[in-house]
Amino acid sequence: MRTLLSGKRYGNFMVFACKKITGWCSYSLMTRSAIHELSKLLASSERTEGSMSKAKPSKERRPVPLTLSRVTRSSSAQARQGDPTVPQDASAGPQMAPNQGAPRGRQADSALAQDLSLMSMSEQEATLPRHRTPPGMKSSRSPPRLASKPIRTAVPRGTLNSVARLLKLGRCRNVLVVAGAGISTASGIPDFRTPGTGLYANLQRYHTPFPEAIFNIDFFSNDPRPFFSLAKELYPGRHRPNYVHYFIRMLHQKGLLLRMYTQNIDGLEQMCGIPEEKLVEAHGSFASASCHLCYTPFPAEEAKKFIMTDRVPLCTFCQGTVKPDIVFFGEDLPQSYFQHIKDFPKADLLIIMGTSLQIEPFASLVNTVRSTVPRLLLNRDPVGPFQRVPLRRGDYMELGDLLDSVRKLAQILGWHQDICDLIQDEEQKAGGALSASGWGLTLAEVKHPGGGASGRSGDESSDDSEADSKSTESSAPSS
Ligand code: CNA
Repeated sequence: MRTLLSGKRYGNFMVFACKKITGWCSYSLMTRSAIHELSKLLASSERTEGSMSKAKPSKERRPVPLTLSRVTRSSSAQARQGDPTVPQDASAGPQMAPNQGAPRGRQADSALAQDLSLMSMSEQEATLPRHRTPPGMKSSRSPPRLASKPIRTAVPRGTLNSVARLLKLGRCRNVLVVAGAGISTASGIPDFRTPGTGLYANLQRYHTPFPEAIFNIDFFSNDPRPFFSLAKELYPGRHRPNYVHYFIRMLHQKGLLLRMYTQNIDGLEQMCGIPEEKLVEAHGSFASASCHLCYTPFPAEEAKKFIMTDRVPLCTFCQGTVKPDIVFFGEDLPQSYFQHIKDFPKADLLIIMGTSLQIEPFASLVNTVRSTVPRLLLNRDPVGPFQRVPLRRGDYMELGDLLDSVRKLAQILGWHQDICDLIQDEEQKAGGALSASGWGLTLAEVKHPGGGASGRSGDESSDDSEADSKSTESSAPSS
């Protein structure tokens, strides 16, 4: 911890150290392993008063009233070193509302430390492999009765059908979508972590000391070129939304979308027509730009021109480097993110798609819906709370390619044709600039919605995904 406090690259920990001293109300967006470190830091600070004396405040993104919570993004030492053996499963605590007026000082800090350690413990316990007691030895953790049960009790029963049924019955009218980079891979944008194709796996060409450095504000300050070269690939304009984005728009058109929370910065949600008020771009976007030092706004289009022509845009006020308002580790999340405080308790269905749930506090959002609310994970792998065995009652997961899963769900709901029509309209509006495959569809599907390779004319709502062996739903409460 001492090293963490003195190292320049551990800026996020300094924010918290500063919080300890001044009683600021602040939170940090972190990888899950960083949260783990933080909870240890706060716990140790409870024991050793004054051990934070080396701490200094990190810079503020914009002047924020003291009662506002700050949400910044940072990465842990473990994540930087990419050590796969380090536990990655600590969780952040629930976020505070702007102007919520949380108690400050020692009491607030202790509560936060306690929350963080508790959450981190419960997460670890939940993900620990159960029943590891060697044969013949008495387990002190779990009753022997449980040890004889199979590890995964859930039986594939057609996850998508169960969720579709709830929607069709009108039981879910306030749907929240929580999404990540996986929803845009069908548009040709690599995610972060998919082995081989993920951005982190291909960062050597940016010569960063560790993959997440590309979104590290200190690193950017020293050398913005790696981020700019990545930004050139991600700038809106090069990619089109795909079927998954349009499925979410269809949720909105059917009056079911309460809000979409996305970590993506590619702007495809807006491009596909999800209205601004229905969208929280939690990690910012390229739609605006500002100086990374003094935060003076800079025209976004101008910044784009600079970056696209390999030039560095400089602030007219302080000559600092201008960057698009993408939230870096160590920077504030937008205020719109705090809508989650009202949204999540209101939700009656949560759909989580294409995210590894590794970045906090975003990842912990999925734990803030009411315990009776069904949660559907559509992803290649189980992530976050869906790694627990057995799943919580009401948790559903469909593993595999997201495009396939979403298309199946749309077919069961009878929406596939509507979505294809929508895509065709939008493609026409966009001047047909992209091939049909750019929309995540075959040409046949766009031209003959419902009748393409995986389209199904006239029988969209048949139940054949009952047999899908990758579908899993909870069949028993987890505790
Ligand atoms: P991530 O950590 O790369 O995780 C992506 C998840 O999606 C993984 O679990 C994958 O297995 C899964 N996945 C990827 N493709 C598919 C697919 N076709 N079908 C099913 N599952 C799939 O990305 P997260 O979003 O969780 O991490 C948050 C970061 C990523 C945010 O800060 C983003 O800004 C950042 N990011 C955004 C983009 C974008 O805007 N398109 C691209 C890359 C990274």
